[in-house]
Amino acid sequence: MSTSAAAGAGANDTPLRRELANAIRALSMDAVQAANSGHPGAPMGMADIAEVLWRDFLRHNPANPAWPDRDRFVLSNGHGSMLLYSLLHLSGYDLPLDELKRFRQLGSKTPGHPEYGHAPGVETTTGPLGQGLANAVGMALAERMLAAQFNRDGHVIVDHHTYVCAGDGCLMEGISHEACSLAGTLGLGKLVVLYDDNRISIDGDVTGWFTDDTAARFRAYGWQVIEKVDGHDAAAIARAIEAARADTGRPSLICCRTVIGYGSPNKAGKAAAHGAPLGASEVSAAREQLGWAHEAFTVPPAHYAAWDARGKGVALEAEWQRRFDAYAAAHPALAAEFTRRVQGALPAAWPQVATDAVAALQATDAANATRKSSQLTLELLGPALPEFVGGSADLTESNLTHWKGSRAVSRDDASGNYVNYGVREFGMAALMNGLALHGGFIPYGGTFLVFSDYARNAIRMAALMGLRSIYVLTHDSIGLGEDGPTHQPVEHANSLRVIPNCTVWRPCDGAETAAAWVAAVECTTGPSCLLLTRQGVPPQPRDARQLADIRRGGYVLLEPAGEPEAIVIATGSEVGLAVAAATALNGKGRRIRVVSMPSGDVFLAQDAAYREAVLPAAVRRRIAIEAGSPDYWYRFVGLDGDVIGLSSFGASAPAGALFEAYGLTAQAVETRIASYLQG
Ligand SMILES: Cc1ncc(C[n+]2csc(CCOP(=O)(O)OP(=O)(O)O)c2C)c(N)n1
Ligand SMILES: [Mg+2]
Repeated sequence: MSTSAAAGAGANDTPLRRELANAIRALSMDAVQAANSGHPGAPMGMADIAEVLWRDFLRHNPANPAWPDRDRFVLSNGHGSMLLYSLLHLSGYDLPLDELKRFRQLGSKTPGHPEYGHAPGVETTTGPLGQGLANAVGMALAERMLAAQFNRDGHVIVDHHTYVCAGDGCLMEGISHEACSLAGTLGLGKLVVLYDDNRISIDGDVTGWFTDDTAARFRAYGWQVIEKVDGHDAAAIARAIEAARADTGRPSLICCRTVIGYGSPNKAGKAAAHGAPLGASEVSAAREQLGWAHEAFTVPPAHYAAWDARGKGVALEAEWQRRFDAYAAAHPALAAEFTRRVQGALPAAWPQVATDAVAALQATDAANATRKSSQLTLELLGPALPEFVGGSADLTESNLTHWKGSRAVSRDDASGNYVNYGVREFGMAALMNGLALHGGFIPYGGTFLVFSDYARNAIRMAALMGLRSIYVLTHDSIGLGEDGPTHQPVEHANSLRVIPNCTVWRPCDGAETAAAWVAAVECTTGPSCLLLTRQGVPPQPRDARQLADIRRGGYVLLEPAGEPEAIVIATGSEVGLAVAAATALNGKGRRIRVVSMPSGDVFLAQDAAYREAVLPAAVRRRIAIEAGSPDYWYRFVGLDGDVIGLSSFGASAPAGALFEAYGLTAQAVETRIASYLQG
């Protein structure tokens, strides 16, 4: 093929386009072969679709993967990572061939599944099926909201599409229902999903386990569905994408019939192509069948030239920059605000707003529930943070995630700052990640702590990606009372604490709640979970030093006269009990220090001198108190210590009766500490 023929491949020129798609197929099978591990089937099956999408439609700039108005591309079937790596490499991103040769190797930019922050152009980490699709819904929502907030008459600076590749697995996963149902309701018209309908998943032909009428399902959500597209016919694919883009009121699903492992004579159409190297002889046979006469990892210059998106990308961004400059001239303040927002920087007034909020909550002497203190904090932080996008999984009045400035986002008006996610915890958390990934927003969303399990893998993904997603998890113990054990979290605080890079706060009163919010907003390297009570808790007095030290995760809240003989460590609603019990015992001549530990992980990240000052190694008599499973606390209390916790599931009864029954009253705690000190 001559250079000009390849470069000039047109929409109806399928054989030439096929050659360009074959570059993806060859790179994918070669990389999987070299790694002796990976998934060649999906990239080979989706290569024709990807070629059309990337060469004809995707507006991006390989030289600047951070261009705010680029189209987003999400490979939700992340096992097909070589499809994405091939596309990035061929288009001219900074992903050299050597990185493809190091597919799946330690320290490469090409891990087994696409990971955010590794290769440029990877918009989100995918692999847990269905979740990339939900992230993409969040990105499309972000685009819609940012456009509503910033575009002005004659000045459109936010206007891009979100394209997704998704497989059978993504659509079998329940989260696809949660996310796509909401996308339909919100009418996210710039979301285009290309479904790799190859009828194969790992166990074989999906006829035995996946016979939904997917088209009907998505139509029922309010999507435009473009059915029966031949995923190996470039012209048909292009027509479908054009139709998808033309419908601006509804998200679109393009059902592409494809053959997994297309080009492999013996494995195409079979589950054998899904997740294992084709094998050297089959790779040769596929080369033969595809007419790809080039050595392993060799792409001819003409193909590179036809794929190269750099020139077009620079021009696209330059054209946008001109529009942005005109916008900046007409609306300088808005333009500066847009720049701040997409960079994720906090407003100049933030430090003062944050300090004032913590001080204001410290000054509140009501025995508010911490969920209420959280709402009071939002009232103070919210006006300063237009990037806040709040929400709840249908528990707004319980989570108290709304504040006076909250305005719901709807199909017709996306200028608000609050998403009613409906009863969709997993969908909410994954959408929040999409909002955070897109840029321009700090998402927070609420549900009951006990249902954090439903959202858990998305919380984990936020931690893995280092996203600033904030989870407001209320009703954080048996203190929620009558709803009983189905609603009473026991192991949840600990199970969130064991997720690496996930910060968990369980504040004890208003000031700690405000400080936790401030820390969460300022934490740009990972998500935060705010564990909040349903029931009222007493406010604690603090001096300026103690107030400032809340953000260190743990600090001395109550100090006895003289050297402490024992330390009681408590969190959240149990801090009040610890203070009452220690005060009573100190009145009887004991010397007990109370350490409030709203965030063990933040405390553990402090320097050794600080940790020693709060928890001196010499004081070995220690008791931790938390109305949850005790395990986490043993590392703080040591071998000589004790933990007052809860190892059963709770029960349905008024909160007071439950705290009594489980030995979590000031009197019971005092008795327990006294007998421990005697033992
Ligand atoms: C949540 C989740 N469950 C299970 C897996 C393991 N897994 C990876 S691919 C796959 C099958 C996916 O089938 P499909 O999307 O049709 O991919 P294809 O075989 O067509 O490439 C499974 C079960 C996963 N990655 N994520
Ligand atoms: Mg499949």
